[in-house]
Amino acid sequence: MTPRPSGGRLVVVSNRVALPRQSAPGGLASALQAALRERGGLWFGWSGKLAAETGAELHRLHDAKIDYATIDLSRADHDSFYAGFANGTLWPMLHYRPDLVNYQRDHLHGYLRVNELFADRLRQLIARDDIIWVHDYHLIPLAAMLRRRGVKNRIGFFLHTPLPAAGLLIALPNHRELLETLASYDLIGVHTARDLRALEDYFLHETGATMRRDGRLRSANGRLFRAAAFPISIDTAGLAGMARTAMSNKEIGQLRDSLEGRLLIIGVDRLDYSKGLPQRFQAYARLLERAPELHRRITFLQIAPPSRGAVLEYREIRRELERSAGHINGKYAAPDWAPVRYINKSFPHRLLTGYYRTARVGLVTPLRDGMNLVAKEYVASQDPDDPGVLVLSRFAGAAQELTDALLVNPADAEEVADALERAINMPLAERRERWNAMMAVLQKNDITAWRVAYLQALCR
Ligand code: GDG
Repeated sequence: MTPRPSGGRLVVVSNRVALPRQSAPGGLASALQAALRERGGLWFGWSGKLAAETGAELHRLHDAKIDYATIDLSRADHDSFYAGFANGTLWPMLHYRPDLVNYQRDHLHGYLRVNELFADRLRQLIARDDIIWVHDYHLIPLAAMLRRRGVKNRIGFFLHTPLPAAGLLIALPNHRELLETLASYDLIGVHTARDLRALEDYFLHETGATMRRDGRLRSANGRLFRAAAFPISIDTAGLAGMARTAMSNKEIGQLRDSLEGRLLIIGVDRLDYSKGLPQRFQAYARLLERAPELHRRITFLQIAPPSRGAVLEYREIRRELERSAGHINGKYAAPDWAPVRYINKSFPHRLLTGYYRTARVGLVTPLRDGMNLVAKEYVASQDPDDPGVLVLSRFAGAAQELTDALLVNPADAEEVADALERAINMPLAERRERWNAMMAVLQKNDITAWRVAYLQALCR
């Protein structure tokens, strides 16, 4: 057991709550589940269900050490808050895609309305000593709303996405009204030093905040708060163990048999334009085009569970990838070999770790990613005696830590194809050396270290 940074109960708030035994493809759910499993606490947020009215009823559940409290959303609130402002406006903006931003004033109003409802419900659930930890871009103004309701508790915020430079952020209509509310938190956590610089720069140059000598920021209206980088991680030891036992699963055996000795390249991503999937498929096609000797020797398995189907861009990318996978197979497949296996389905984590371990190459090439847990999970799942190689985008937060991966620019098909070729041909000694270095990073900074570091800083 790790020591508690403070005696108070931990109250985690996120848009989506991963209820027990739900397999939830998503980094926030994976990480918070692992973080709460050990520390215990209350997890409050949306149930994932729709109802006639937002927040009319509070659903309670207790499992292991976690209390769950969830509310439903009305269809209208879901459309404006979740699909509209959070995922149609903020998500593309935070992922450096102003071209995809769809801004509508009524979506912003829906976003603020749902945050007010969250604040009302949460207000009734918290006690004086509770430490409140709010997650992600869906809930930016929540602390300000809680403060207005008289809440004096420690409140921390963690942003799971990247934060682009101020020059881009200011393109968001009403950015200051929204982003300045972050000053109501006591601690703002981001993944990397680059995100932190962007946050400080925004506050100092766009809002008139100042930096004090002790490193705290003072907002234009005098509130003191801190910002720092806490690279999120995984349950490294747990996943390594899971991967080891997964190998005796029937499903993993079936995958291995089906490969007939071919090398497996694996990608696992929510179906999201930020993950660089079309570019990844193009790079793989480029590899097949220029290296005919690899035909029949390799297979690329891409698992991409659908996500946010209510947002147009997500439906479009799904169609685009179906075309692309079909095109590659149409062009290169043989009667007994398909170069791409493309699956729009979610698998239990237990199986994913076995798939990762079966793959010689982990191909993780987001255009932008706050951290990217799949990269870390791939490394943790490897067989120490015969580890695979990680090919990783420079624009994933994980690239700051996993410097022994083969780092690539995902937009450069030639560079990705080079890295794939190098990974496929890499001698065992070099694979081991790189894997050991990456695994050491993940053993030191696992999900427990992340949670403890954050909560210690929040309670300081
Ligand atoms: C956000 C940020 C940041 C995937 N397919 C299945 C499945 N997954 C799990 C993976 C992994 C998680 O989902 C994905 O996490 P990522 O970090 O890769 O990406 P996002 O969902 O975009 O996460 C990201 C993260 O939050 C944490 O801060 O790293 O940058 O965008 O755990 O294993 N899980 C299951 N079935 C699947 O088919 N059960």
